[in-house]
Amino acid sequence: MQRTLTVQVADRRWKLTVHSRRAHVTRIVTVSSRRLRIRLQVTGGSVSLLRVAAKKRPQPSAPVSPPAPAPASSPVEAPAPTQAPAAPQIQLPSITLNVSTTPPAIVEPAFSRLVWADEFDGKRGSAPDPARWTHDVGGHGWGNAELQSYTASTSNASLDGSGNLQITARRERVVGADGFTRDWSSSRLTTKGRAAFAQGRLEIRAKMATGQGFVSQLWMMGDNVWDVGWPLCGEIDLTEILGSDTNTTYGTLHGPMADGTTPYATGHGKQLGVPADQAFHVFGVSWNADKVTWSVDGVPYAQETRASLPAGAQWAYAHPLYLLLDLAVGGTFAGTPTQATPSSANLVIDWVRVYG
Ligand SMILES: [Ca+2]
Repeated sequence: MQRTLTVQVADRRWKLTVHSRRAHVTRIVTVSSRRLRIRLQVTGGSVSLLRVAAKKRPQPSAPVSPPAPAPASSPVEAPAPTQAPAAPQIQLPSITLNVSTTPPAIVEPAFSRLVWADEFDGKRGSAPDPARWTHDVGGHGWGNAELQSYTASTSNASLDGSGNLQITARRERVVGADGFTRDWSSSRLTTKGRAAFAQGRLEIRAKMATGQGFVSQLWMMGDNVWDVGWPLCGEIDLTEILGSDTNTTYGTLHGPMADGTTPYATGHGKQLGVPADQAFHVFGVSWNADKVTWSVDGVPYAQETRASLPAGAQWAYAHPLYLLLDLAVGGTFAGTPTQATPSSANLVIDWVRVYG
Protein backbone atom coordinates (compact mmCIF):
# COMPACT_ATOMS: atom_id res chain seq x y z
CA MET A 1 0.00 0.00 0.00
CA GLN A 2 1.35 3.39 -0.88
CA ARG A 3 0.56 6.84 0.39
CA THR A 4 1.94 10.13 -0.86
CA LEU A 5 2.55 13.23 1.18
CA THR A 6 3.44 16.62 -0.21
CA VAL A 7 5.31 19.09 1.96
CA GLN A 8 6.05 22.70 1.08
CA VAL A 9 9.58 23.85 1.91
CA ALA A 10 11.78 26.85 1.25
CA ASP A 11 14.11 25.27 -1.25
CA ARG A 12 15.42 21.96 -2.44
CA ARG A 13 18.41 21.54 -0.21
CA TRP A 14 16.68 19.54 2.47
CA LYS A 15 17.52 16.07 3.59
CA LEU A 16 14.50 14.32 5.01
CA THR A 17 14.17 11.70 7.64
CA VAL A 18 10.82 10.06 8.33
CA HIS A 19 10.11 8.99 11.87
CA SER A 20 7.40 6.52 12.55
CA ARG A 21 6.25 4.53 15.50
CA ARG A 22 6.32 1.49 13.27
CA ALA A 23 9.46 0.21 11.63
CA HIS A 24 7.89 -1.08 8.46
CA VAL A 25 7.78 2.21 6.64
CA THR A 26 10.27 2.90 3.92
CA ARG A 27 10.45 6.10 1.98
CA ILE A 28 11.21 7.38 -1.43
CA VAL A 29 11.83 11.08 -1.53
CA THR A 30 11.77 13.17 -4.65
CA VAL A 31 12.33 16.89 -4.55
CA SER A 32 10.85 19.16 -7.13
CA SER A 33 11.37 22.87 -6.79
CA ARG A 34 9.78 23.87 -3.50
CA ARG A 35 7.86 20.72 -2.86
CA LEU A 36 8.88 17.47 -1.32
CA ARG A 37 6.94 14.45 -2.36
CA ILE A 38 7.25 11.50 -0.04
CA ARG A 39 6.05 8.07 -1.03
CA LEU A 40 5.60 5.58 1.74
CA GLN A 41 5.48 1.86 1.25
CA VAL A 42 3.59 0.27 4.10
CA THR A 43 4.02 -3.47 4.22
CA GLY A 44 1.66 -4.25 7.05
CA GLY A 45 -0.12 -2.92 10.07
CA SER A 46 -0.92 0.72 10.41
CA VAL A 47 0.95 3.95 10.96
CA SER A 48 -0.73 6.46 13.19
CA LEU A 49 1.84 9.20 13.34
CA LEU A 50 4.73 10.32 11.23
CA ARG A 51 7.14 13.08 12.03
CA VAL A 52 9.03 14.44 9.08
CA ALA A 53 12.24 16.23 9.95
CA ALA A 54 14.19 18.15 7.39
CA LYS A 55 17.85 19.02 7.54
CA LYS A 56 19.30 21.54 5.17
CA ARG A 57 22.18 20.20 3.14
CA PRO A 58 25.22 22.41 2.95
CA GLN A 59 25.60 23.83 -0.55
CA PRO A 60 28.45 21.90 -2.12
CA SER A 61 29.79 24.94 -3.95
CA ALA A 62 29.43 27.34 -1.05
CA PRO A 63 32.71 28.44 0.48
CA VAL A 64 33.16 27.22 3.99
CA SER A 65 33.77 30.30 6.02
CA PRO A 66 35.70 29.90 9.22
CA PRO A 67 33.51 29.96 12.28
CA ALA A 68 33.32 33.18 14.15
CA PRO A 69 35.13 33.10 17.45
CA ALA A 70 32.77 32.39 20.29
CA PRO A 71 32.16 35.17 22.71
CA ALA A 72 34.00 34.64 25.92
CA SER A 73 30.75 34.32 27.81
CA SER A 74 29.29 31.62 25.55
CA PRO A 75 28.72 28.23 27.19
CA VAL A 76 28.98 26.59 23.77
CA GLU A 77 32.39 25.53 22.73
CA ALA A 78 33.33 26.80 19.32
CA PRO A 79 33.93 24.14 16.69
CA ALA A 80 37.45 23.25 15.84
CA PRO A 81 38.78 25.31 12.95
CA THR A 82 39.02 22.24 10.66
CA GLN A 83 35.31 21.35 11.10
CA ALA A 84 32.59 22.61 8.77
CA PRO A 85 29.77 24.47 10.46
CA ALA A 86 26.79 22.35 11.47
CA ALA A 87 24.06 22.41 8.85
CA PRO A 88 20.99 24.36 9.88
CA GLN A 89 18.01 22.22 10.74
CA ILE A 90 14.29 22.76 10.65
CA GLN A 91 11.48 20.73 12.04
CA LEU A 92 8.45 20.35 9.83
CA PRO A 93 5.06 20.06 11.48
CA SER A 94 3.95 16.62 12.53
CA ILE A 95 1.86 14.81 10.00
CA THR A 96 -0.76 12.31 10.94
CA LEU A 97 -1.16 9.57 8.41
CA ASN A 98 -3.63 6.80 8.81
CA VAL A 99 -2.62 3.84 6.73
CA SER A 100 -4.10 0.46 7.30
CA THR A 101 -3.91 -2.74 5.31
CA THR A 102 -7.09 -3.95 6.99
CA PRO A 103 -9.82 -1.36 7.46
CA PRO A 104 -10.56 -1.53 11.18
CA ALA A 105 -14.29 -0.90 10.75
CA ILE A 106 -14.97 -4.30 9.17
CA VAL A 107 -16.82 -6.57 11.53
CA GLU A 108 -18.09 -9.75 9.95
CA PRO A 109 -21.26 -11.49 11.08
CA ALA A 110 -20.33 -14.82 12.65
CA PHE A 111 -21.37 -17.89 10.68
CA SER A 112 -19.60 -21.03 11.89
CA ARG A 113 -21.95 -23.98 11.32
CA LEU A 114 -21.21 -25.87 8.11
CA VAL A 115 -24.52 -26.21 6.24
CA TRP A 116 -23.44 -27.22 2.74
CA ALA A 117 -20.19 -28.28 1.08
CA ASP A 118 -18.57 -30.05 -1.82
CA GLU A 119 -14.99 -31.24 -1.31
CA PHE A 120 -14.83 -32.64 -4.87
CA ASP A 121 -13.51 -36.02 -3.82
CA GLY A 122 -14.13 -38.59 -6.53
CA LYS A 123 -12.66 -40.44 -9.47
CA ARG A 124 -10.58 -38.60 -12.03
CA GLY A 125 -12.69 -37.60 -15.01
CA SER A 126 -16.03 -38.01 -13.27
CA ALA A 127 -18.74 -35.37 -13.52
CA PRO A 128 -19.51 -32.98 -10.67
CA ASP A 129 -22.10 -34.42 -8.26
CA PRO A 130 -25.49 -33.98 -9.99
CA ALA A 131 -27.20 -33.85 -6.58
CA ARG A 132 -25.36 -30.61 -5.92
CA TRP A 133 -24.66 -29.09 -9.33
CA THR A 134 -26.46 -28.41 -12.56
CA HIS A 135 -25.13 -26.93 -15.80
CA ASP A 136 -26.03 -23.71 -17.53
CA VAL A 137 -25.40 -24.39 -21.21
CA GLY A 138 -25.31 -22.34 -24.38
CA GLY A 139 -23.40 -19.74 -26.31
CA HIS A 140 -25.65 -16.68 -26.49
CA GLY A 141 -23.09 -14.45 -24.73
CA TRP A 142 -24.65 -14.54 -21.27
CA GLY A 143 -25.56 -10.85 -21.25
CA ASN A 144 -21.90 -9.92 -21.48
CA ALA A 145 -20.90 -10.64 -25.11
CA GLU A 146 -18.89 -13.67 -23.97
CA LEU A 147 -17.31 -15.95 -26.55
CA GLN A 148 -17.71 -19.40 -25.04
CA SER A 149 -20.41 -21.99 -25.36
CA TYR A 150 -21.01 -23.58 -21.99
CA THR A 151 -21.40 -27.34 -22.22
CA ALA A 152 -22.39 -30.13 -19.83
CA SER A 153 -19.39 -32.22 -20.94
CA THR A 154 -16.79 -33.65 -18.58
CA SER A 155 -14.32 -32.27 -21.11
CA ASN A 156 -15.16 -28.86 -19.62
CA ALA A 157 -15.91 -29.77 -15.99
CA SER A 158 -14.75 -32.84 -14.12
CA LEU A 159 -13.07 -34.01 -10.95
CA ASP A 160 -9.29 -34.38 -11.21
CA GLY A 161 -9.01 -37.37 -8.87
CA SER A 162 -6.93 -35.34 -6.43
CA GLY A 163 -9.84 -33.73 -4.64
CA ASN A 164 -10.46 -30.84 -7.04
CA LEU A 165 -13.09 -29.76 -9.51
CA GLN A 166 -11.49 -28.60 -12.74
CA ILE A 167 -13.34 -26.28 -15.09
CA THR A 168 -11.57 -26.10 -18.43
CA ALA A 169 -12.02 -23.58 -21.22
CA ARG A 170 -10.90 -24.90 -24.62
CA ARG A 171 -10.36 -23.28 -27.98
CA GLU A 172 -12.60 -25.51 -30.11
CA ARG A 173 -15.58 -24.97 -32.37
CA VAL A 174 -18.82 -25.83 -30.61
CA VAL A 175 -22.39 -25.64 -31.86
CA GLY A 176 -24.49 -25.39 -28.73
CA ALA A 177 -27.96 -26.83 -28.22
CA ASP A 178 -29.18 -23.23 -28.48
CA GLY A 179 -27.82 -23.04 -32.05
CA PHE A 180 -24.97 -20.62 -31.41
CA THR A 181 -21.60 -21.54 -32.92
CA ARG A 182 -18.64 -20.58 -30.77
CA ASP A 183 -14.86 -21.03 -30.99
CA TRP A 184 -14.49 -21.71 -27.27
CA SER A 185 -16.10 -24.23 -24.93
CA SER A 186 -16.25 -23.99 -21.16
CA SER A 187 -18.48 -24.79 -18.21
CA ARG A 188 -20.78 -22.97 -15.81
CA LEU A 189 -21.99 -24.92 -12.79
CA THR A 190 -24.79 -23.73 -10.55
CA THR A 191 -26.75 -24.90 -7.54
CA LYS A 192 -30.01 -23.60 -9.07
CA GLY A 193 -32.81 -25.92 -7.99
CA ARG A 194 -30.38 -27.73 -5.65
CA ALA A 195 -29.40 -25.23 -2.94
CA ALA A 196 -29.81 -21.55 -2.10
CA PHE A 197 -28.93 -19.58 1.00
CA ALA A 198 -30.58 -16.47 2.46
CA GLN A 199 -27.55 -15.59 4.53
CA GLY A 200 -24.30 -17.12 5.64
CA ARG A 201 -20.67 -17.31 4.76
CA LEU A 202 -19.48 -18.77 1.46
CA GLU A 203 -15.86 -19.85 1.18
CA ILE A 204 -14.20 -21.30 -1.90
CA ARG A 205 -10.59 -22.47 -2.15
CA ALA A 206 -9.50 -22.10 -5.73
CA LYS A 207 -6.71 -21.49 -8.20
CA MET A 208 -7.59 -19.37 -11.21
CA ALA A 209 -7.04 -19.45 -14.96
CA THR A 210 -4.33 -17.34 -16.57
CA GLY A 211 -4.23 -15.78 -20.04
CA GLN A 212 -5.71 -12.76 -21.80
CA GLY A 213 -9.45 -13.15 -22.33
CA PHE A 214 -10.22 -15.57 -19.50
CA VAL A 215 -12.10 -14.63 -16.34
CA SER A 216 -12.62 -17.01 -13.42
CA GLN A 217 -15.89 -16.25 -11.65
CA LEU A 218 -17.27 -17.54 -8.34
CA TRP A 219 -20.54 -15.83 -7.52
CA MET A 220 -24.15 -15.93 -6.37
CA MET A 221 -27.43 -14.85 -7.91
CA GLY A 222 -30.86 -14.37 -6.37
CA ASP A 223 -32.85 -17.61 -6.50
CA ASN A 224 -35.84 -15.56 -7.69
CA VAL A 225 -34.09 -14.60 -10.95
CA TRP A 226 -36.58 -16.51 -13.13
CA ASP A 227 -39.47 -14.67 -11.47
CA VAL A 228 -38.22 -11.10 -11.18
CA GLY A 229 -35.25 -11.05 -13.56
CA TRP A 230 -31.84 -9.40 -13.23
CA PRO A 231 -30.90 -7.03 -11.60
CA LEU A 232 -33.90 -7.19 -9.22
CA CYS A 233 -32.81 -10.68 -8.12
CA GLY A 234 -29.48 -9.33 -6.86
CA GLU A 235 -26.00 -10.70 -7.56
CA ILE A 236 -23.06 -11.07 -5.19
CA ASP A 237 -19.73 -11.73 -6.86
CA LEU A 238 -17.47 -13.54 -4.41
CA THR A 239 -14.54 -13.13 -6.78
CA GLU A 240 -13.82 -12.39 -10.41
CA ILE A 241 -10.21 -12.73 -11.50
CA LEU A 242 -9.01 -11.77 -14.94
CA GLY A 243 -6.58 -14.12 -16.65
CA SER A 244 -4.66 -11.00 -17.68
CA ASP A 245 -4.20 -9.90 -14.03
CA THR A 246 -4.32 -12.82 -11.65
CA ASN A 247 -2.99 -10.74 -8.78
CA THR A 248 -6.28 -8.85 -8.33
CA THR A 249 -9.56 -10.20 -6.98
CA TYR A 250 -12.77 -8.22 -7.43
CA GLY A 251 -15.76 -8.52 -5.11
CA THR A 252 -18.88 -6.82 -6.45
CA LEU A 253 -22.59 -6.31 -5.81
CA HIS A 254 -25.00 -5.97 -8.73
CA GLY A 255 -28.50 -4.78 -7.96
CA PRO A 256 -31.28 -2.45 -9.12
CA MET A 257 -31.69 1.27 -8.69
CA ALA A 258 -35.02 2.59 -7.37
CA ASP A 259 -36.78 2.00 -10.71
CA GLY A 260 -36.08 -1.73 -10.41
CA THR A 261 -34.56 -2.03 -13.88
CA THR A 262 -31.47 0.19 -14.00
CA PRO A 263 -28.54 -1.83 -12.67
CA TYR A 264 -25.82 -0.58 -10.39
CA ALA A 265 -22.52 -2.23 -9.52
CA THR A 266 -20.36 -1.48 -6.52
CA GLY A 267 -17.09 -3.35 -6.39
CA HIS A 268 -13.80 -3.68 -4.57
CA GLY A 269 -10.43 -4.79 -5.86
CA LYS A 270 -7.81 -6.44 -3.68
CA GLN A 271 -4.21 -7.30 -4.51
CA LEU A 272 -3.43 -10.91 -3.63
CA GLY A 273 0.35 -10.75 -3.33
CA VAL A 274 0.73 -14.26 -4.69
CA PRO A 275 -1.20 -14.34 -7.99
CA ALA A 276 -4.24 -16.60 -8.08
CA ASP A 277 -2.92 -18.76 -10.95
CA GLN A 278 0.19 -19.63 -8.94
CA ALA A 279 -1.35 -20.61 -5.61
CA PHE A 280 -4.70 -21.49 -4.08
CA HIS A 281 -6.46 -18.77 -2.13
CA VAL A 282 -9.58 -18.97 0.01
CA PHE A 283 -12.13 -16.45 -1.22
CA GLY A 284 -14.86 -15.61 1.26
CA VAL A 285 -18.03 -13.59 1.38
CA SER A 286 -20.47 -13.35 4.27
CA TRP A 287 -23.85 -11.79 3.94
CA ASN A 288 -26.97 -11.13 5.97
CA ALA A 289 -29.98 -8.85 5.55
CA ASP A 290 -27.92 -5.68 5.96
CA LYS A 291 -24.27 -6.32 5.16
CA VAL A 292 -21.93 -8.05 2.70
CA THR A 293 -18.26 -8.61 3.60
CA TRP A 294 -15.52 -9.92 1.32
CA SER A 295 -12.36 -11.64 2.51
CA VAL A 296 -9.28 -13.34 1.14
CA ASP A 297 -7.51 -16.07 3.09
CA GLY A 298 -9.63 -15.24 6.14
CA VAL A 299 -8.88 -11.51 6.14
CA PRO A 300 -11.81 -9.17 5.39
CA TYR A 301 -10.96 -6.46 2.88
CA ALA A 302 -14.23 -4.77 1.91
CA GLN A 303 -17.79 -4.33 3.07
CA GLU A 304 -21.05 -2.92 1.74
CA THR A 305 -24.13 -2.12 3.79
CA ARG A 306 -27.55 -0.72 3.02
CA ALA A 307 -26.19 2.66 4.08
CA SER A 308 -23.07 2.49 1.91
CA LEU A 309 -24.86 1.90 -1.38
CA PRO A 310 -25.19 4.74 -3.89
CA ALA A 311 -28.23 6.98 -3.31
CA GLY A 312 -31.37 5.33 -4.67
CA ALA A 313 -29.82 1.87 -4.93
CA GLN A 314 -31.91 -1.05 -3.68
CA TRP A 315 -30.53 -3.71 -1.34
CA ALA A 316 -31.24 -6.92 -3.27
CA TYR A 317 -29.42 -9.52 -1.17
CA ALA A 318 -31.85 -10.34 1.67
CA HIS A 319 -33.33 -13.44 0.06
CA PRO A 320 -31.95 -16.85 -0.97
CA LEU A 321 -29.12 -16.82 -3.49
CA TYR A 322 -27.65 -19.79 -5.36
CA LEU A 323 -24.03 -20.46 -6.26
CA LEU A 324 -22.34 -20.27 -9.66
CA LEU A 325 -18.85 -21.35 -10.72
CA ASP A 326 -17.62 -20.59 -14.22
CA LEU A 327 -14.69 -19.82 -16.45
CA ALA A 328 -15.77 -17.33 -19.11
CA VAL A 329 -13.91 -16.34 -22.26
CA GLY A 330 -13.97 -12.85 -23.75
CA GLY A 331 -16.77 -10.38 -23.15
CA THR A 332 -16.91 -6.82 -21.95
CA PHE A 333 -14.98 -7.46 -18.75
CA ALA A 334 -12.24 -9.87 -19.82
CA GLY A 335 -11.62 -8.54 -23.32
CA THR A 336 -10.85 -10.63 -26.37
CA PRO A 337 -8.30 -13.46 -26.35
CA THR A 338 -5.18 -12.83 -28.44
CA GLN A 339 -2.82 -15.07 -30.39
CA ALA A 340 -0.83 -15.41 -27.16
CA THR A 341 -3.82 -16.74 -25.24
CA PRO A 342 -3.33 -20.44 -24.45
CA SER A 343 -5.67 -22.85 -26.20
CA SER A 344 -6.94 -24.08 -22.85
CA ALA A 345 -7.08 -22.85 -19.28
CA ASN A 346 -8.21 -24.29 -15.96
CA LEU A 347 -10.13 -23.00 -12.98
CA VAL A 348 -9.33 -25.46 -10.17
CA ILE A 349 -11.57 -25.59 -7.10
CA ASP A 350 -10.53 -27.58 -4.03
CA TRP A 351 -13.74 -27.05 -2.09
CA VAL A 352 -16.89 -24.98 -1.69
CA ARG A 353 -18.24 -24.53 1.83
CA VAL A 354 -21.24 -22.61 3.14
CA TYR A 355 -21.60 -21.78 6.81
CA GLY A 356 -24.85 -20.65 8.40
CA1 LIG B 1 -11.02 -30.93 -2.22
